[in-house]
Amino acid sequence: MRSSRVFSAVDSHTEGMPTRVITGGVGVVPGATMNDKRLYFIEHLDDLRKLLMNEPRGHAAMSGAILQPPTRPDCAWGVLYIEVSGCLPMCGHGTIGVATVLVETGMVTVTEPETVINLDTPAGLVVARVRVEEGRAAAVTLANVPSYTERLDEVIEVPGHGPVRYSLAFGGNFYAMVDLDEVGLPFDRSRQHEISDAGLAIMAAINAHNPPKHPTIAGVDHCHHVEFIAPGSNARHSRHAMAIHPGWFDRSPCGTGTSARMAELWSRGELPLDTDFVNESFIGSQFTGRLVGETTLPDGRPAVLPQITGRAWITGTAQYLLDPTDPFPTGFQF
Ligand code: PYC
Repeated sequence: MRSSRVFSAVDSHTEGMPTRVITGGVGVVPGATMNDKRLYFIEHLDDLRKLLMNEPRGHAAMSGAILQPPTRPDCAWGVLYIEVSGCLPMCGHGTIGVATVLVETGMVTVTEPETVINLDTPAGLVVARVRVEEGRAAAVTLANVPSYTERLDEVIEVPGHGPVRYSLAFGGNFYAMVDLDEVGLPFDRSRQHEISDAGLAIMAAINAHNPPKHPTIAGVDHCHHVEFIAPGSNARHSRHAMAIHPGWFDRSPCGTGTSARMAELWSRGELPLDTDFVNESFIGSQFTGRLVGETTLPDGRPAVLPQITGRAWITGTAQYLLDPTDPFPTGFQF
């Protein structure tokens, strides 16, 4: 065995969606803030993301998180989110996975019945409250970053689909929300390729004609997620298929997508504060969300403070290696 790189990982899944938590081997990424580190990583270290997420070490829907020392004194750990799609500013299922791994491997001081972990993410402070039962992380509730609605019921011309009505909200990433009926497809996993193609066409149209831009988080300036809402969904219980660039579906109910959806429903006056909202994924797993406050962004936009509760399970530990003769040092997508 020869290796030029060795990465330690604790693999987990959150309501069906993998989070490979990288606990060692990357080193400290330069940057004064976690978003500076994210931007540095994208420019100089993206090959590591590809190595750890792409085939053959990962797969077409792989997701992970790299632990870092925090850049702010009120946090226990910093987190960089990596996926087949790139480096997200925030990831809800990934944070639930990270919090579970930190508790169950003893990387934070664990207290029962609750362990509170402040996490420094590129999108800002995220507080994870872990319900601990006999050392096991039984559930994690995240206090997510301020979320807001950017557009309500706009129409965009999408090649191959004609005019499509959508709303757009930020919940840690930007999400276009589209009723599945708009693209004439059923909520059926056997139609996933058509749903994914429609999602990619909608993202491409939004990014070409009217890309969103976060007012304070640098480099958050596109839409790579389309939340297709299933018929029969309402402001208390929603089912969706989350189509993600470059062509896969979130297996979890998507923490940042649930936050965006709650912001949208709040903007419509359909979801008041302190009211449970159950969001169901394409595989039927659930997060329970709740808006716990209102706030204002620095540019004056009204925003909400979402909480998301979900569960994660550790699936293994691993050391991922790079042999210097490996013909695919950044893996590949198939
Ligand atoms: O849970 O926020 C989330 C997420 C983003 C992309 C995949 N999952």
